[in-house]
Amino acid sequence: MTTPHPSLVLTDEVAQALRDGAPVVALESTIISHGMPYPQNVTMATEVEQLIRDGGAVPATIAVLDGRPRIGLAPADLELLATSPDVAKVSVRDLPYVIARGEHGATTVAATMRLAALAGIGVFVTGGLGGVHRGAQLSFDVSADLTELATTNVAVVSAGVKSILDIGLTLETLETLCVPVVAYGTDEFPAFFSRTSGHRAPMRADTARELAEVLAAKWNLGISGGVAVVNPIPVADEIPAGEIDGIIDQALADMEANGVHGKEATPFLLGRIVEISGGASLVANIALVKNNARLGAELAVEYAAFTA
Ligand code: PSU
Ligand code: MN
Repeated sequence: MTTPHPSLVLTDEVAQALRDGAPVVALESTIISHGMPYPQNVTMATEVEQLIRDGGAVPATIAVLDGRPRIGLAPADLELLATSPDVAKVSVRDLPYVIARGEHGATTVAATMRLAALAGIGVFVTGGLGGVHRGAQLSFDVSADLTELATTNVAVVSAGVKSILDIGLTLETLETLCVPVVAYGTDEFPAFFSRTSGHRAPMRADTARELAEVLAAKWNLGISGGVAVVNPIPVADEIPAGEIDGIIDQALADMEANGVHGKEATPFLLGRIVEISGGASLVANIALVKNNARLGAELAVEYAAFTA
């Protein structure tokens, strides 16, 4: 096993599981602080941790609190992340600053991957990945989630990417960065709220065991970087592309009109989509995160067995 980096603060439960080689699943915190409204955010975070436990793995929600990178959180920590206005959105480039200043930070996919890897955790569950924004040829807005996937050895289970992004360019970039993109039980790359995106998934696996074999094959060869496991939202929870597309276009127009850009772009869009959809997008978002938690726990269990 990897010895966790000494700057990290692990809960006893997570530290023990890692020493034992037991399955552990990392969870991000930007989704709590900047991705969903209160109180649905803290309810989601709590229920997702329980689903990971039900699946036989130990959940490790990751954040920076008072400048300390924390691997595994208590209920009061989740409540703080869900309610405090003083929690910064922290990608990898922001980690040094919030740590140096002793501040709170909710970690994005990129920052959560980096801290998970430093702890020795190989499987991470989230809702949606960041990617190449629409109009990136002018704005240069490409999420650091992609560059992190290129370098850090963590598998990220998501429901694909939302069409707030340019899905085709996001897939092209993942190809350039040599990141395997493996769709679970489908030939289509999923678009978060919808099971279909109009883009074929580059790879497919039908069981958690097959997914674990891809992780093992990549890392056994010393190919550094992550694996994007994309898991379509369940049929019953899906918002058809035709319905969500207009809402996303409206949210993008509002962003433009308000001059929002940079790290505020994704939180602004997520918030507007919830408002414009009258909360329907939030219900779908919660359902897909839970669905990812079930698969992520299964994958962590399979991968732990593989490496035992
Ligand atoms: N997509 C979602 N929900 C989220 C995010 C993305 O559907 O909460 C968050 C994740 O934390 C992701 C981050 O890593 O937004 C990407 O932000 P940016 O686009 O600024 O890199
Ligand atoms: Mn960005």
